[in-house]
Formats: sequence, C-alpha cells, structure tokens
Amino acid sequence: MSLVNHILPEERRVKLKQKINRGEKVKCIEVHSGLSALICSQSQRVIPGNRPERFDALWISSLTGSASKGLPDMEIYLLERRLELIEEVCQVTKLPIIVDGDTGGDPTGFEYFCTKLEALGVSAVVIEDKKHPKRNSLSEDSAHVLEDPILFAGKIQRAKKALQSDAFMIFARIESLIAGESIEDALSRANIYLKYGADGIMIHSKSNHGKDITEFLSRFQASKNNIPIICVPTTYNFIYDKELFRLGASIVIHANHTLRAAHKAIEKICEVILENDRSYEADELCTPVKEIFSMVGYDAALVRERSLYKPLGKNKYSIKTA
Ligand code: SPV
Ligand code: MG
Repeated sequence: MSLVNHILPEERRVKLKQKINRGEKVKCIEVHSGLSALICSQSQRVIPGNRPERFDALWISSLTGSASKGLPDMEIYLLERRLELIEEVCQVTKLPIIVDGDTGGDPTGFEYFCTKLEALGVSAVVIEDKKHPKRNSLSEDSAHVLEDPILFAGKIQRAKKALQSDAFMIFARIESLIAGESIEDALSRANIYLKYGADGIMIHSKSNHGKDITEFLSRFQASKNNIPIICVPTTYNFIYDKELFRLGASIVIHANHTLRAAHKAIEKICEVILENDRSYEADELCTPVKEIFSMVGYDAALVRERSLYKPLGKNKYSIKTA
C-alpha cells in the first residue's frame, strides 16, 4: 500500500511491453529512491497546444542505487537490499519500471530475482554479459571481463522458464564494446541471447562519438525487425533521443542524471550554508517544505484523516459515515 500513485503489479507490469508492441518509443530516466521516483514520474515539459511530455519509464540503476548507499558499483549492494529499493519505487509511481540486474549473479539467484521483480510488477530486467562481479562499464580503469555467451544465455533461458507472465521482459545487455571487442562480437552475442529467449537487447558503449552504437543499430536493424533495443547515451549524449529512436532504438535510458544532479545540488547547499553561517541564503535553492509534503501525500492524508472522524468533544470522536 502506498500513500500516492497506488497501482496493482499486474496493471503496471504489462505497460512496457504494450508500449513497445504499439511501436511507441520509450524515454526512460534513472531513479534511486522513492522521492526521486516521485519527482521523475511527475516532471513534464509543456508545449502550448500539445499534451505534456513526460518520461515513459523509470530505470533503477545499479550505479546510482549503490552510490546513494555510499557504495561503489561492484555488485556489493546485493539482491535483497536492492529489492527494498525496488519495492520503494514501485510504491510511488504508476510508470513502468526497468531494473538494472547487473550480471544477474548465478542462475539460481537470477531466477529468484526475476520472480520477485515479476511479483512486484516490474516490467523488465536487464542483465549484462560480464563475469560476476562486474565493474561499472563507464570506468576506464577497470578490467571488463566478458562472460562466455552460452553460459550467459543459459541464465536467461532458465529465468524465462521460471516466470509466470508473458509481460515481464528480460533484456540481454551486450558489453562487447565496453570490453574493447568488435561490433561483430556484439552482433553474434545478440543472436545467441535472442535465440535462448531474451526479449530484447541493450547495447552499451562508453565512446564519446557514438559511432559504434549507430553502426550496431543499423547492422542489427538490417538483420532483425521488431526486437526492442535499449541505448544508454551517457558518454555520447550529444546525440538526441529522437535520432537514436530513428536509428532503431526502442528505449533510451538517461541512466544516472538524477543522482548526479542531486549530488551537485547537495554540494552547493552545503557550501552556501557554510559560507553564510546560516541557511537563509539557501532558501531560494531549496524546494519549500510544503511542496515536499504535497508530493509525498502528506496533505492528502490529512484531508482523509479529517474526513474520517467527527469530533464530539474533548477526546471524543465518532466515525463519519459516507
Ligand atoms: C547503471 O546505470 O547502473 C548502468 C549503466 O549499468 S552504466 O553505469 O553506464 O554502466
Ligand atoms: Mg549498472
């Protein structure tokens, strides 16, 4: 039960697949807490005369989930604790949720994780084809060791068999370009993973030109139609989402921006309070408390409380009838 945006797991789970099947493109933003999920679900861009533009889905990132716990992204922040955050996010948004499953761990652990995510109403999980424990893909200084593609594919196949709903999707994330392998290697891995039941592919890169991604997209699209592809344009973010969609991506994930923005904002507020020896000057950099109350459902809860009881005198109440 949540105080805002309550939705049943089965209603949410199917939303992503339905969007993809309708050929709609999915713009996704990273979240790392209940509050960030609330903000991202409600943020919108209003163009006069048009429907407001919002994000279509939320990404629960391992990088920012770990960082928000003060931990490095090295598969240290593990399953059961990650499930707590995932549940927290599920409780405050109606948007479809895509979970970053790191390497998925061992096949039994991944099978368990998928059934838990499915039950929570998550729409998709993405696992990457590196050896456990992985290192963050954006790190230049880490060794990125690829998993044997058949071992990885077997993990996907096994988890697919454990699922009860068609709507929950498993994306195979290909790390060939992160590990310095070729586009051929990435394409060959994509074929293997799809053959063993992956519902879609995430292709990742840390290049700042993005040419490897655009080449992968055009070669993959030429050989396969209607397989959803996810791109994560962190390092090649000069490319517009609409261009990635035109080239064949179905989902674009902005994978770490709310945590990085929060980090900068917190640093700034600390500086301003220390500099001024008071928080007065910080007010204009902060959201009013009233707005936070309203966002997390405090005001609405008070209204419901007031409508429930009728005061009859000192410490005496009756329950109002409808
Ligand atoms: C994450 O957001 O945790 C990701 C994407 O896995 S990246 O950090 O680019 O590897
Ligand atoms: Mg990750």
